[in-house]
Amino acid sequence: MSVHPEKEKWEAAASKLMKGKSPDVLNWKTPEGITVKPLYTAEDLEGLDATNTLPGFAPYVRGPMATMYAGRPWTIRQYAGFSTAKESNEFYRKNLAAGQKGLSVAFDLATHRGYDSDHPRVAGDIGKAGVAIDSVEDMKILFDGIPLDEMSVSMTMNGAVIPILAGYIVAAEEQGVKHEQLQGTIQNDILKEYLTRNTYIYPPEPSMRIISDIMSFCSKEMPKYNTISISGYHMMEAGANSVLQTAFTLADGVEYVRAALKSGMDVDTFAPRLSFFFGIGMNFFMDIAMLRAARLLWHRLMSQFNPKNPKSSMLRTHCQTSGWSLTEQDPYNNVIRTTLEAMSAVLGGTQSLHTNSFDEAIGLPTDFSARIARNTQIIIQEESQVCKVVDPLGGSYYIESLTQAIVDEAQKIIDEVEELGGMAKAIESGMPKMRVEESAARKQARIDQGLDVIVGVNKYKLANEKIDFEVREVPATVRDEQVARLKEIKASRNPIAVEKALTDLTNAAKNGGNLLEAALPAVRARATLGEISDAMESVFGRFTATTRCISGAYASEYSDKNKEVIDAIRKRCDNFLEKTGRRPRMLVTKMGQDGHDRGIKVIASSYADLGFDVDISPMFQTPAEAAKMAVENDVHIVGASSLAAGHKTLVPALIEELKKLGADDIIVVAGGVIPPGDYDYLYDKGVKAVFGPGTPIPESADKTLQLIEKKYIQ
Ligand code: 2CP
Repeated sequence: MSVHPEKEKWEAAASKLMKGKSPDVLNWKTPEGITVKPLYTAEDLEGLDATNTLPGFAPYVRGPMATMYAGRPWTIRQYAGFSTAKESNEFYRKNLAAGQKGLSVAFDLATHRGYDSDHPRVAGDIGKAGVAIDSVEDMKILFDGIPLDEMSVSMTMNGAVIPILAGYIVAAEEQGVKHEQLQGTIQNDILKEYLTRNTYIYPPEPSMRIISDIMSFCSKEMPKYNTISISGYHMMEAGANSVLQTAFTLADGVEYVRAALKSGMDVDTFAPRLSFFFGIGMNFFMDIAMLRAARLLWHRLMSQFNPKNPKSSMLRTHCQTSGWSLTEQDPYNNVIRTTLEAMSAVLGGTQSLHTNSFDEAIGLPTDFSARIARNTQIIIQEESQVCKVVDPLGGSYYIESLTQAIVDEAQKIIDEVEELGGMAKAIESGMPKMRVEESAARKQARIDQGLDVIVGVNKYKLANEKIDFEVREVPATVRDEQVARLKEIKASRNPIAVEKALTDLTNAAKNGGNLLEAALPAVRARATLGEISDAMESVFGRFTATTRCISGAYASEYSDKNKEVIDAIRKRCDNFLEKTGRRPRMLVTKMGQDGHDRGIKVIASSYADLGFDVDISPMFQTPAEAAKMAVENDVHIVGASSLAAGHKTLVPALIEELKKLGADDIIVVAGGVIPPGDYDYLYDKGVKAVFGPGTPIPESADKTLQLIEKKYIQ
């Protein structure tokens, strides 16, 4: 195929419409570095081998199943969990009755990090961002009335994956369900935890062993169970563009395959049960192409391991719409954003999908917002007729070209990772984290300049924001309930049996043996999640990350035209330095077990670009630890970021701790997902400013600086 015979005529027509300019000026360079043209033609399909392939056949670019949604639609799988197991169970049962098809359990952050609810480090986290699980008794309540031999259950767990998966297996046993009947997925993807999500417990090496142990146990005992959900979602939420998400996710996948092979498994015994998880953002066509590209690349990458079973190189994935793309401002717009993202996932051929609730930038989803989110999928499935045809965009000049562009760009990054020695080594080198953070800072700078439009945030802003819908709140009594149940369980079990099972588990950690298998007797004996985690931690230790920060990316994304705004802040910081001998100094901190660090990273690197001295605390601080660091570093201000509903407990506790240290002159501000109804509560406790999601950096920096200037130089 050659150039379209009338291409020149089109160019002339286009140029005429643009008063003589070349149509090339309409080319758009995406954040991925891909040039998107205003027109694609048959010429763009030349040399694209995968275009004329079939769904259900390698390289699976058109979908893993031959009939795709025409035969069976994707699974509507809404991620949910909050408060106690009993409340979450009621929520699940209601949702299943209303058309949801599979379960997806969200655990609270204490559970993720291997702490029982009575642990002092997790006082602000219990039942907040997910359900609190302390023992198999909670697990049994969670699945009460839900037949585990029929229901496919996905569990998002990575750190405390051994006690949680063992708890699920034992809860099923006690329902009379055999291991081989269990179907579902465990996230079990630790590499991306070190990269972005931060709910790790142990260092990388024992964590990789845990993953291989789970794959090995499940390949023998639970053949219908997906042993891992290799996740790019969190990378996207942390700021990765679609190429970075594709490359790092697949590179993680290759690392897991190598680890399993190294542990002695045959590729075809575990690879068919590897599954993936992609985040879908607002670049509609890009993410359709991303899913198609990911399937093609995975097939290509797996061929190096010579699988015999075609399923071993067939990428199946769950998708979730982007939480980060949702805005606190004019929040009903989020329904439309989520619908577009859901369509993108569907047209890209996802196997399972979660659609976010429109109120997620404000608080936990309510019954109402969860219904709209679920119905978004049901309406696409049952009203829009999009399911009738497999890969309906297959053959589109644009989609096929974009698919190939992502394949090419992602392959380059995968090659870089390989040169570093694979993804575990690459993560150690800091390369993927830096790339993701740089991408996040650049995105923020484009938004703050209005180059990337967000309706209601940087364009078409409402004069008066009036939020008049309910926000779900998890009462502090959840912790008391959990602690009381823990006491009951500990009082009613056989302590000798518990002790023995935990010692056996520690020995398995020390001397070898399958850790999942070794944890089962402990769970059956009613050892708690914290005890099981500790039994392994005594051998493996607990991982602490070093926090690093990029510099320059935010400021360098500013065009000369827009630099004025940031130059004004830089000048004020210089003036502050002149007058006081120091730059305005800020500590940004995350307290509790909340691992979402995109916000603090973007704040830290952009504020540094604007002339502040910025310190970042380690993750998972207690209020006392954060206060101590603020005093030791002699900061003017502390910014506490909260995205996991712990703000009402943790931020006032930080202020109290500062007072105890005689440092109540240190200003405290808060930011993150904080319901506007809670602002006054925080102000009453002494917080000086609250910044909701979407606050432009120059705006928050200006206000922060005003607070410091007022106190020290006015
Ligand atoms: C599918 N099947 C079909 C067809 N399509 N059979 C006939 N004709 C068709 N057209 C079969 C499949 O082969 C499979 O059976 C069964 O139907 C189910 O289909 P599936 O495509 O495997 O769907 P699924 O059971 O829903 O599984 C999807 C995934 C799985 C992606 C493979 O791993 C999954 O559910 N992942 C969800 C992960 C998740 O929920 N994560 C939550 C993230 P067989 O199995 O017998 O072959 S929480 C996010 C938060 C933000 C966080 O992480 O922090």
